[in-house]
Amino acid sequence: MASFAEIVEEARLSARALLDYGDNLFHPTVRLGVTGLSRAGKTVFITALVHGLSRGGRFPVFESLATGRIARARLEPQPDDAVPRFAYEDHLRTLIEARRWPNSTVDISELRLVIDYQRQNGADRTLTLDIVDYPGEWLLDLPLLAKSYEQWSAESLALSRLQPRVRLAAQWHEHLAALDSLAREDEQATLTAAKLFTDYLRACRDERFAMSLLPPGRFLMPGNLAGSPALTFAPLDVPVDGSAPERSLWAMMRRRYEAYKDVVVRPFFRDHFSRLDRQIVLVDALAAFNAGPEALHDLEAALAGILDCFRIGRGTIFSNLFRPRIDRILFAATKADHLHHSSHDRLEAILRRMLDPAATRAEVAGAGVDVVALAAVRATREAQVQRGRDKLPSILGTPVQGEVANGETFDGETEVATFPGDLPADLDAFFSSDGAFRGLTTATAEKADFRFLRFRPPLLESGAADDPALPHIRLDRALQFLIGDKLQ
Ligand SMILES: Nc1nc2c(ncn2[C@@H]2O[C@H](COP(=O)(O)OP(=O)(O)O)[C@@H](O)[C@H]2O)c(=O)[nH]1
Ligand SMILES: [Mg+2]
Repeated sequence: MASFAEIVEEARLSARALLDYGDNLFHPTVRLGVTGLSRAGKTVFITALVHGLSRGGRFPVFESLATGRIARARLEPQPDDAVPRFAYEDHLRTLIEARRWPNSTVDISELRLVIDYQRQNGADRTLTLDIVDYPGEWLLDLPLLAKSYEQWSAESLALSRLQPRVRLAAQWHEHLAALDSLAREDEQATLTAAKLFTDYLRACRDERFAMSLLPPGRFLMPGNLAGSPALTFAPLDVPVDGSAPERSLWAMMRRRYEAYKDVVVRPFFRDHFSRLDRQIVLVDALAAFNAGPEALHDLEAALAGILDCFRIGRGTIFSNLFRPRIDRILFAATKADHLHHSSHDRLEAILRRMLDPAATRAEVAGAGVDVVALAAVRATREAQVQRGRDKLPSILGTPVQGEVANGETFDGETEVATFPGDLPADLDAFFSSDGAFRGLTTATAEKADFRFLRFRPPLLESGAADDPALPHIRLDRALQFLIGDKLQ
């Protein structure tokens, strides 16, 4: 049965939907969500997209731009007062002038781009594109809404006992074993448990392990709530069907877990997620290949969790909270410029395979789903390098200062050719769990099957009067899928 609070929420939501709709008749607006786990490439993607649209990038597959129907794209003031503006100008300057990647961001942000274009029938029109950048970690919190504290504790503990996580959880487990959940509530014990639990999550995220499934999302991405009680709790080893004695440590943890859902999870889905029309989910599959098969399987589970958010249909326990209205979802494997183009289709195939069973269900729920391998900013060029009798399809780029390969530490100025490893054509072997390939989780960098160096952003041809275009891979295909139909 719906509670009073849920009914009010529902009414508020439909009032807003009505408002949005009325507005839309005169000023068509598309709210495009850009998400992905930390470091997947959201900031770089948005910067490249806005730059490409506003200066006119080389986008042959993006029909409206390629055929000259887009007259102009310009930034307008960010419309949502409570959301930070996406720092486009800073990020662009960092990329182009300093040839550095933008600093990482940990919060939601938004940018409004207005596109003046001519319809295919010749009429002049305007499309407003609101781009919303938010951490994919926040999507992975959705299942918490359906779980009690005790269920969540049991599942988190079970997950932390699997390899390679169990190694990283040792300190937290040790502390947990000494903790009496029935003892009186204790702020310091809670703080210590939360800190050790967060340290464990952070260690899992390290590039050697590259785990993806690390809820609660705000523990690693606290935004403006860092240090508040709603973010200071941890799992306890308590029976799933037990009930917490009043004023016990258990009761305190449980109360804060519920606060996390109220203060963090519900508002995000209600105020932000439910208003999106289109969505791109960026996936750093290469980071998972770097780490090894465990990371790949973890990523697969995280993707299933993300897809669940789009599939919320009628009659689920979440449908009182919100109904997604997203009708197109693009999953994009990012940083494809780390691979020779002969492997781009394979990268797409791997991502498609990771999504397959879940994606079909999303399509049933009414949204179109597509998959692409792209590089929002292409940092490399291609070359054939002779090695003995073989010619290896290689890539050329300037590794970021401090990157190491074969015992050499790069200075950030020298361009090198590397052979990153071919992606396999046989996907079954790739996904089999028994040592399918070696990654950094179990091997040293020299023994790992894939090793993707980080490259600096490309050196652009200077001398041109206006901004030079940023090179990319398949960014135009992504745009065509995401907004092409809105510009007909
Ligand atoms: N070579 C290459 N690296 C990229 C690209 N996009 C992102 N990266 C790398 O990934 C890092 C994280 O990207 P960012 O956009 O900040 O990720 P976010 O945390 O999802 O916003 C950057 O610092 C770059 O090192 C790309 O298109 N090509
Ligand atoms: Mg970012």
